[in-house]
Amino acid sequence: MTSAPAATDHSTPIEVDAVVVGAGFSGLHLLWKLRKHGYTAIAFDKGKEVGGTWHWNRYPGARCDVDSHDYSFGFDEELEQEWEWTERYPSQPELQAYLSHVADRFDLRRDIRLETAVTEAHFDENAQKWIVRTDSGDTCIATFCLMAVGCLSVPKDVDVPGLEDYTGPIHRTSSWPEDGVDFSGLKVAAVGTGSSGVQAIPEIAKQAGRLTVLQRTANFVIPARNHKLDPAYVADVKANYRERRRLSRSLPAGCIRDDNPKTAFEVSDEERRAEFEKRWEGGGIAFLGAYSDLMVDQKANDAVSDFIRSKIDEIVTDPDTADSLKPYGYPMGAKRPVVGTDWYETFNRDNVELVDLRKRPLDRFTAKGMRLADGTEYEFDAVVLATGFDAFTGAFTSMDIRGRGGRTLTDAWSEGPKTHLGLGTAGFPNMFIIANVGSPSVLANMVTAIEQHVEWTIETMDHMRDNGFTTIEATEDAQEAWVQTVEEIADTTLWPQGQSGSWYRGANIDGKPQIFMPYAGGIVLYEETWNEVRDAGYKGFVLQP
Ligand code: NA7
Repeated sequence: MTSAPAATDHSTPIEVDAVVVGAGFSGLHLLWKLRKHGYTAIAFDKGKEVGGTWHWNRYPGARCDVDSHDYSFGFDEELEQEWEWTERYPSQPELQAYLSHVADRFDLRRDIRLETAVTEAHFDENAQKWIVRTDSGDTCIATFCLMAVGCLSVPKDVDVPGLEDYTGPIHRTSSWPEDGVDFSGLKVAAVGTGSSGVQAIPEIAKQAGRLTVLQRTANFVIPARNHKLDPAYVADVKANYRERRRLSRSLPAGCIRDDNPKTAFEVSDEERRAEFEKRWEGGGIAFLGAYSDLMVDQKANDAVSDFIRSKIDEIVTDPDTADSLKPYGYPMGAKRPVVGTDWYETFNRDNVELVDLRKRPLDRFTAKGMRLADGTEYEFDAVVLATGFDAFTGAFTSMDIRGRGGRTLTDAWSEGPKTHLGLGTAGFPNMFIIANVGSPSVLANMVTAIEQHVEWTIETMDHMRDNGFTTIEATEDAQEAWVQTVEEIADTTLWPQGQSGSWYRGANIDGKPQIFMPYAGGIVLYEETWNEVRDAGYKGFVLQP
């Protein structure tokens, strides 16, 4: 049996081998592979269409910052050959079209229930099964519960003072209206200058009558230099795709980035500046590969940070605005580095004003706009919120997940999310987590990271089926050790440094327990670790008949 029964009758429990929560990159890949390996599965997603993060984040300018050909599935060579990426970095509409195509091409939709949110997943210890319920009234009984929920799928609660009094429309980048928003001639406020704000603001500025950007922390923004792809380049990639995929899996970031093995201070000041210039002109995340020690040596990081600050001075004509846009107080990269188009240039437009909240604090939003602490009043026709996510754990804690003894996952993770290798957590047997906390996820090419986890999940399920095991579960000891390993590796880098308020460690949300959540060792070391764990009989996991 290779597909789940139809779920038109919500009252009849659906029995499957695996429930997949989410139908974005991870969920689609899981469905494809589960079916190939003979498992029945059903996926639920609250979106109207597949795509996960790329379905919801459809704000103007939304775009990935990994090259199109790398940010795509490598599991099917025909798919690779037939799909035509048109730009260096895929736009949200192109990614949405790609993921919708994958769902159709592999006939995955018959096992996907859209507009259906999983509300609870309880492990029944007697039956050794997961009982999963949805907001459409479905009940599923499954051996495995596979969490393909994405790292950035639950927006952070609104914590902008007075915004509840504001009577105009509020648009969140994380759930942008499907039909778009027409800002023509409007007075618009945009709050938040992370990746989402940096991508959306230059696009909104082109339309709005007046745009006021509220910035709390300045970010390091690297130019994307996106462009249409040259057909000769595409033909070359396609001719050598297997080698490209192999190479990507052999590099820590899970994609080809032209990393320079040299360190920043083994070269002269002139050579260093020239290297930064070359990479600034080339654009994109390859800028981070300028020197091997940018994320481990503060002095090297200061050099690259100074370079970016000097670029801001070159681009932005008003010195006060330039000064406000310069990031200080944390190393470049400690907050997710942002890749943008015309970000700094946007502040030279007559219709754009930057309000630096550190210099001019917000008093509160009002019914019609906002008031700053210095008494200045603004009126807005619309507000855009790009204020970020309850990263990693948000999607888990928003469901009622209960493991052994009825213990909730929220309780089990009250000191922060603890997992063994990011794959499983103690007390929650047969729950696999895909490319989220405790694994390379957002510090690597997400699609490569997903590929690793999907392969390992199905490989483990096969091992269990072939050897008569019913459950697999991480041990407390192994996950304590893994959390420590993740912290120790992060501590050898500059990632945890500075007042970055980074969502990498939950610091963007008041009261969220702070541990460094992604694994900073890269996908190669990570794969070696998994291989050792598996070859030692799934060390740190307990397998039971
Ligand atoms: P981020 O990177 O978390 O950025 C959120 C931004 O919103 C950031 O500039 C925050 O400032 C700002 N923010 C959050 N709350 C407030 C309040 N209350 N007042 C003013 N400013 C606020 O989220 P994104 O969606 O941009 O990007 C997430 C990831 O998506 C990105 O890294 C890529 O991986 C793709 P702060 O820095 O906290 O001072």
